[in-house]
Amino acid sequence: DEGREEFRRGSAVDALTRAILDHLYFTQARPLTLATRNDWYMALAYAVRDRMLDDWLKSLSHLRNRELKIVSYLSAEFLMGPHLGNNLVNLGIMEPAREALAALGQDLDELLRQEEEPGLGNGGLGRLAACYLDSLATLRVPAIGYGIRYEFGIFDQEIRDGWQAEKTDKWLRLGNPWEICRPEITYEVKVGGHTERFTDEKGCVRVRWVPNKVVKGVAYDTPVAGYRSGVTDLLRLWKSEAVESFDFQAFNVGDYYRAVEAKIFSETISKVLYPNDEPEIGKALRLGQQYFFVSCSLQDMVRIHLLRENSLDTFAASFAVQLNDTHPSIAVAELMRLLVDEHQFEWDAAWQITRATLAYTNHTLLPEALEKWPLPLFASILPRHLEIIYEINRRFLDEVRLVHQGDDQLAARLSIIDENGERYVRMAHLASVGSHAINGVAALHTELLKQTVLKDFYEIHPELFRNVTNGVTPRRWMVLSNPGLTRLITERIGDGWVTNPDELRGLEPFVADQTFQSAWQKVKRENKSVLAGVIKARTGIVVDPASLFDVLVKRIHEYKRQHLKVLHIITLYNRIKHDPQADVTPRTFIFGGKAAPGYFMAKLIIKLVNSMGEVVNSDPDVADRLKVVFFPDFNVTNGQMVYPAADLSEQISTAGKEASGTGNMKFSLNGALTIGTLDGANVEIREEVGAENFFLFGLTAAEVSDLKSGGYDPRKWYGEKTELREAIDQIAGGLFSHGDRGLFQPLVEHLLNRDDYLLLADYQAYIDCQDRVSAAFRDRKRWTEMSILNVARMGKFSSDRAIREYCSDIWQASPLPQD
Ligand code: 26W
Repeated sequence: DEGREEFRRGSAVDALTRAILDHLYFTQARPLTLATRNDWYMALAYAVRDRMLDDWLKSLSHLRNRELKIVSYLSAEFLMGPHLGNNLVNLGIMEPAREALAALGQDLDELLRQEEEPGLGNGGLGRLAACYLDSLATLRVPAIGYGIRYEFGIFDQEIRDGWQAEKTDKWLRLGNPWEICRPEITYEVKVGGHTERFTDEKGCVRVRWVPNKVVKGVAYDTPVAGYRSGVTDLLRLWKSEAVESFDFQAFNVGDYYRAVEAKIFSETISKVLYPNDEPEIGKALRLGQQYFFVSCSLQDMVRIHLLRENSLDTFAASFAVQLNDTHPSIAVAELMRLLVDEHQFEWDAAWQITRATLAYTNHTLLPEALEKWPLPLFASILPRHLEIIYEINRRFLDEVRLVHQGDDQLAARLSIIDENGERYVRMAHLASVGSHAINGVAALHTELLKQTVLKDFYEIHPELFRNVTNGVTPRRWMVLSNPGLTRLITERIGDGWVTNPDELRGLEPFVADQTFQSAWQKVKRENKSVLAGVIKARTGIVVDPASLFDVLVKRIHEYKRQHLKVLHIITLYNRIKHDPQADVTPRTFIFGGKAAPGYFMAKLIIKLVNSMGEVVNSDPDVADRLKVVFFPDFNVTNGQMVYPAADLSEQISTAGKEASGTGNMKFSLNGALTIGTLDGANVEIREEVGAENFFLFGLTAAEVSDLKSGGYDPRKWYGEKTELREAIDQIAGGLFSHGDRGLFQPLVEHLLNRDDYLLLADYQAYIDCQDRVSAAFRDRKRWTEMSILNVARMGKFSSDRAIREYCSDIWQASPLPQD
């Protein structure tokens, strides 16, 4: 049927023009004269989606092909960012679409801004999942991302009087043209109740789970196009709904209100994303969400597998299931339940299949962020799973005791059940026991994982551990967000780097080239001007694009040390106050990031940034040489404006705390230089770009742990460092709070008495390093060389490289053959 319906498939300007008009009329039901901006956006989005369907339907047909292993990426979060721009890039139709719209009197950039981004994630972990889907499709690997279709994603952040205010994210308000609802793909998920034993026809004792609630998951599918790869993968998100039959039953016995309550409960499950990047213990709804999406996803895989083969024995050859942190780790018990209870497998056979299928990625070492569920809560929601976990644990610990006789402590430390006091299910242990591979997300992180959080597991099963350093997709984080730099690079070395970023090394010969350097500076300067305009519009603050753009954007967390940056700014401010003629390098400090709504200290840090900024920005002695900006509502959309405009990337977490970081990679790829500690992937970034092109400071992870075990006393540093003491005293004394000494007291108290994240110990090294940054920025030529070299040497941090490693070292999955 080539040639048929050219206007729905073709990428020429007139085909696109006709398609947009067609959707405006037949899908949006709008005459031209009444079309709103959203109508135009929707019409364009549908026209683009149409152009993904041939590849997508082809890819979906591969789900039936028993030869092909499918990667299932299970993640409670997918922080996809706006789809339109990315799809235009990956399909290669950005320019024709622009022209088609221009012919219709519309501006593509305006329509791109119309899309409300699907913020179905908190930060790094959710965004990583999105980059990985892009790479899977680009590398032609058949894959399904499975998650939750939250009705409300991460909250929108507003700043009121310097404080964070949260607003509900109503991303579905104007419709979502990218998803296709599949009302026929639904599964029932049981909740609560009890279990019963019975004897089946063959005389075997089996278990029946009698729930007290049943909910239904409905599939919503979003196509994920690879970059000109001919493959479009699938993001399948589950929405919870009430089960009709259940309703009717209650209705028939006249219990109308109970039926309504059941319906409300059902619909609550996929209502809202938990806005924490650290668990609060004991939220039943969150455990419900995790089980809900895992159960739907595994049932879906079982269905797909049974369409391919008549037996589940070969399940692990059909699916490689990756657990994105412990959030989906209930999959270990659920797959066992499906095999043993629903498909009558023997335990040992089921266990072998389960472990061969699952693999676990750890994303955090912070002990307070390791998920554990109180036993009574767990039992009340998942009674059958708790029994299965006990059995898994019993067998696992028997093995341990057999090999390590006499070491009772070891078994207690490894146990899936934490029995020190209140009893908990430790989800990282469940994930580790049920997986054939366990990986960390950066070299240092994996080493620390083996030495700390999963030490005992590593000692008994070292062969399970792998490192896969994170990566980011150069499509969204360069081609889409930085068209200026993309053009400049492509003019010099062609466009092969987009899928093979090691080719960026081809820029090295131009590093000292005058013309290339000025073109490079011009692009950065233009990106900075654009950002300056947005900053003015959103905050009212005027910033100078000629100043050094010094950027710290990420979730607000004490371990990420946004307040160390504050101490730096106050120090520069004081130097000016002491000597108004002081020769300071003009800087614009840009902060951005959301704080978990219940994280008091993080919210206070936001207030401090804003309060300090007000004083610094308005002081005539400063004379606009320092400007502090808190850019509200940092998300994917805003990130796409911020990374390309940065000169300096702040990666200043306490060594050993940031698992990897991925913002660090986006900055560097866009030509910012990094000031950072030896933490997470910073270590490897520095290795790649060369120590001479990276501003390193601070204690190492080993020094951090030595300092702490020797009894760290922050007061010692406070006593010794004059500039540090002055800055802290000013915060405490109310200089930034209109004389109010109470406002920031909790922060100051914490720094002086505990300082868990060693700001005081790292302060001087940070200040000294920043002084070197200021000097370096004045040498335009040298700075530009360093910037070019950073970009040229970023190849390793493409998510394509990471996905290739997962495919070969963990999943045993391969690309579809070219057709
Ligand atoms: C609410 C429960 C919860 C707990 C932990 C939600 C989310 C988390 C994540 C572990 C937080 C997270 O996003 N971790 C980040 O993962 C990135 C991708 O691997 C890393 O680059 C970051 O260093 C890590 O903090």
